[in-house]
Amino acid sequence: MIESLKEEFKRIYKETPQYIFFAPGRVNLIGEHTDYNGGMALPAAISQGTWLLVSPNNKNKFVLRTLNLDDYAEVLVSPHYRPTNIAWVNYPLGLISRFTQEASGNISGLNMLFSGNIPQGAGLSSSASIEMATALALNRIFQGGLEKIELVKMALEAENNFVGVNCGILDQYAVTFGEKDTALALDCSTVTHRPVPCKLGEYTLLVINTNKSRSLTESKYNERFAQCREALSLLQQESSLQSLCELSPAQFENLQYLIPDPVIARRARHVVEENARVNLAANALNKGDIELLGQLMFDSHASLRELYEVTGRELDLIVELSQRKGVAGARMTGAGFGGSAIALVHQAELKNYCCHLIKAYEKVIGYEPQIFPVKIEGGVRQL
Ligand code: GAF
Repeated sequence: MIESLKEEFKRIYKETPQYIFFAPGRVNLIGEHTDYNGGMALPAAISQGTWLLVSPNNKNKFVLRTLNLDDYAEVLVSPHYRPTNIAWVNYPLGLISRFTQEASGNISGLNMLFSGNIPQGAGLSSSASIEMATALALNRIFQGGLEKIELVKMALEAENNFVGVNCGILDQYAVTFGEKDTALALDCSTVTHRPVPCKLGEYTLLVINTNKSRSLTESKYNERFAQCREALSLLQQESSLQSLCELSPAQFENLQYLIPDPVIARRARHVVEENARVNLAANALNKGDIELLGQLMFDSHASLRELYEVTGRELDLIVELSQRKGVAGARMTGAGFGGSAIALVHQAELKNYCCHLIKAYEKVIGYEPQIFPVKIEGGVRQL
């Protein structure tokens, strides 16, 4: 794999890459849409990810290419950058822009080649993976001396302010601090985590990609963000809350009357109850109680479907088809609106489950889902 990427780099740039970096994608076991509300999540980094091959050039420009798409960009080194109209380029360029503001030293041109094997639009954080590979590369090559946690925060700012998505820190954090066979009980209010060994016993964690082409995801995501902010400001009339996830479900019951709009109240209820599920799920995983973890996953999906309304027909069908013998739990993972689901399936039932799911899904939706087992691996690194 690496050798063929090096060959491609040589073919394109007529030189050998000086540096190679890898950043994984992630799955989130539970804790969805809690991160930008100061809550908990339980993500893990996966084996699929993005490779970044780089060499400094003396052309005073960043050349940004990917093997996954035809579009590429050449951007002159400058003190200020603007987003381009090539969507994927804005992820590394946002980091270059943010790093330029931060770094006191000289930033000079780079030949960059990205290549990823995370399925596109599958909700497995291909964008955070590109961002963190870029962040580590810039820090290493221009000797930024920044800690990984600072790079995570820079990437988040780049995505919020340069790309324009009001996402939380979940993806960048998981992609950076992921560890082999370990889930991260991530507290987004303190931006710290507790490692939870991912002992699944006789169960396999599967990703089921809906293969649905996603549209308007960013605007719907930002709408949910705004609804949560609205709920918080209404609750702040009677409390000194800083974020929705400071509330327990019981406290939310008592304050709910402050949110007259039923849609906004449903959004807030999801966030508060989902946050409470994360600790239960982390404890269940720690104890190897896969049945309980699975039930919490089903509950999470129901809440994302009924209260947060970010699932859709394809994801709901996958979860419905997963309510069968040998499946401990299933739910959507990531932002939703398409993307992927995850399922915990007993090894003895794996084959039956996959056959049944593929057939039944294809019959209703008109095309097949993509299914693969998750391998939990480490976070961003230089190779
Ligand atoms: C996307 C976002 F990027 C994350 O920050 C998080 O909000 C997630 O959706 C939903 O939990 O992956």
